[in-house]
Amino acid sequence: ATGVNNVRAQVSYTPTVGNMATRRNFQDMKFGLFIHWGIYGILGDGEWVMHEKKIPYDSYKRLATFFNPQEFNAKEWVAFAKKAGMKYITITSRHHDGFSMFGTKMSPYNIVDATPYHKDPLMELAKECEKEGIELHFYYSLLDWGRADYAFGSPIVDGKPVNGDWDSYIKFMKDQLTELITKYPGVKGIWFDGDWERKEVNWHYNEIYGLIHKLNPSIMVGNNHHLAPKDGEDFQMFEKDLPGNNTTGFSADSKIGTLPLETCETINNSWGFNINDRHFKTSKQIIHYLVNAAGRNANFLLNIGPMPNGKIQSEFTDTLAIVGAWVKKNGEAIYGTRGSTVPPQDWGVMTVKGNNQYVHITTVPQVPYIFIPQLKQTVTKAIVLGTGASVKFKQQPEGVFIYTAGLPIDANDTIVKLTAN
Ligand code: FHN
Repeated sequence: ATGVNNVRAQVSYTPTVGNMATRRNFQDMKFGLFIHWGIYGILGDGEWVMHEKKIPYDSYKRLATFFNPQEFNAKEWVAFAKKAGMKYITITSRHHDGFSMFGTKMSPYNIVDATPYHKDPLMELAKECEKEGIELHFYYSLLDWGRADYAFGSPIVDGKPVNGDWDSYIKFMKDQLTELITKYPGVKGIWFDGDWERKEVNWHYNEIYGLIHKLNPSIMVGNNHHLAPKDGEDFQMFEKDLPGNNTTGFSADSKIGTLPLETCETINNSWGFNINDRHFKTSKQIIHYLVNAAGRNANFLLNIGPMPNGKIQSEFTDTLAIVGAWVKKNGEAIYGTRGSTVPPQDWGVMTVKGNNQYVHITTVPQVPYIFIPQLKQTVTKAIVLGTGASVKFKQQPEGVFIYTAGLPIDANDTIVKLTAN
């Protein structure tokens, strides 16, 4: 404390030993399933439909009265994620439309109280995830298009919306977050989004993050504010971009910090269910995204928008079954790895685990070799991952040549495993 003007020194956050363990495990998991699911799914036009089609809130709310996902089956979703090789699920507990997809006591506008379904799918999912060893994270929107206390569109003065009740809104969020952290077994992460809508308000992050870490210090907090990480956060995320690329302009501050990294992308061009979106990524594109994220030391969180009946469309299940088969075969070079000190190259990226360096050749060069610059270790052995066939290499002071002629080329990623000390 300064004493003189009674301004307390900002106490910075120190993660607990348990939190550091969650972070390490998070980095080991590498591949996660992002799920955007809500009442907007009925319209089949993405999760922004209320805002984009200018649907008045009171009309939009009617969707809840016939949202009845009778075919939702937590077992199927978790089995689908596992089959795809994913180790965790991040699901929208509440998106910008303000509808809570979980049984909350803090607002009647939730799936248990406002729909004919009357059940809590997130509780089912939490239980199934715990049973199946899949980690669960909750996405939570800071932005709310409907609540009177948030007062969407209101001018902001002194860090608060003049037409709303900011203290009430902050309290509401704290109460909901308390529910999400204390009622759902095994939750390991909170994924905030929507900060970017109001840059000039006081989000009370110290209190919100402090509360989360007080309730469960092992929980990881991340915030898709598109800025450099703030005090109290446990991981840094990049939306629709590999870390540092900033091709979408979402990551205004694309600097890569020291926290665990995650990059999220959609399986087609939509987050929420969009019946018209047939821009499906191929299994190869998804595998490349995963490999490229891992090579940049980041997790890949791949999003799907399930249908309003609770089913996942076949285009997604088919593609991800192929991805899953690939990851099953090549997981050694993905799970538990970290990005290499060798930066991404024209031919691909590298991942590291202990004394092993995995060379991911995603673009086979015209010349019969690839060159790995800046490898500090001494390579003692090079083999094809999977077959164990030895691979010719030559190490020079400036780097290592790997001879690709005759290598069994995998259409997705030819992986050479180096033993290097
Ligand atoms: O507006 C949202 C969008 O609907 C979606 O949830 C994505 C996920 O990263 N985040 C926001 C845009 O930054």
